[in-house]
Amino acid sequence: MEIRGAGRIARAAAEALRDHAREFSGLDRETFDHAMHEAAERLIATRPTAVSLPNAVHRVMAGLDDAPDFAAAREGIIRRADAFIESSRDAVARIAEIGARHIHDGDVILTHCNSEAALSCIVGAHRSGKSVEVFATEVRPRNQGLVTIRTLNDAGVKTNFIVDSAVRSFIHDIDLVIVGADAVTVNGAVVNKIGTSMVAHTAKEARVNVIVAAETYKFAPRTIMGELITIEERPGSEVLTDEIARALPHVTVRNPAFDVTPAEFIDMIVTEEGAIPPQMAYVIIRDYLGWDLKEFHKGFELNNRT
Ligand code: RUB
Repeated sequence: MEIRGAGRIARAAAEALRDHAREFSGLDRETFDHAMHEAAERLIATRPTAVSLPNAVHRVMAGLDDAPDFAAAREGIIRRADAFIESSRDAVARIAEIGARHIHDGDVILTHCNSEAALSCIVGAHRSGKSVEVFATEVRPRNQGLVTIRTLNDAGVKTNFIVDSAVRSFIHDIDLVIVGADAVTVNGAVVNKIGTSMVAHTAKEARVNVIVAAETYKFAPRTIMGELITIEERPGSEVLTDEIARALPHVTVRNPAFDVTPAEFIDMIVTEEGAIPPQMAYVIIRDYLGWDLKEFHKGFELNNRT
């Protein structure tokens, strides 16, 4: 939880692999490959929901096995990690441009959690001279909303800070909802911070449009094969102190960190490749993340043969 947001998590994983490769002190190829694969697995296991994490790790690790020698293997990891980090930053900048176009002068926007991609659209619209006002939720239990309001405040965006349960009370003041994503499935469902589905449901009922800002590496290729996104459930101590919990032996705190918003509650997903209706998620997976499908097919055939 020191690094928050699926995009930042992905870049941090690429940086970690790059530094691990750089600092590897051995000279033999086999130990290097083993150390890199071990690091990749360890990184992927840190946050189960953000698909950007395995997507970034795969992108950096791809081609390692084909490198002719140790020097090429190390150089390849460093090169691919730097390329991913740069393309991730470019993607957010492009999303800001595209997303800002969908924000109108005078819009009041609601955002939930702290999404670099979503905020980049709002700040982009503000910087382009449009008058925007934001409602930002608190985001219990980890208060990511505090990070959001700091960013908006620093950018000079007029912002209202509300508790999560106040969303429906204000929804009629809102023109547009913009949130980020930790994962987008093949059927256009969006996995994001717990409460996002409630916000989107409330918006749909009030006929307020919902935009999701998500880089293409947030799309989850394996959902094509029916694989489900794991929802991280975090310790109850984030919600109730141990002291209070100990005094309530019959009470169990449930603390899922993310939830799933179905495609029908989402009007548009803004990616760096353009804005799409959520139902077109398959096209993004096919065109931009095809490598994973090939890998998955390979594994599937092998498993079938044994
Ligand atoms: C953060 C969260 C963000 C998405 C998208 O959760 O749910 O909305 O990750 O963020 P946590 P971004 O704080 O638990 O990581 O657009 O920055 O990738």
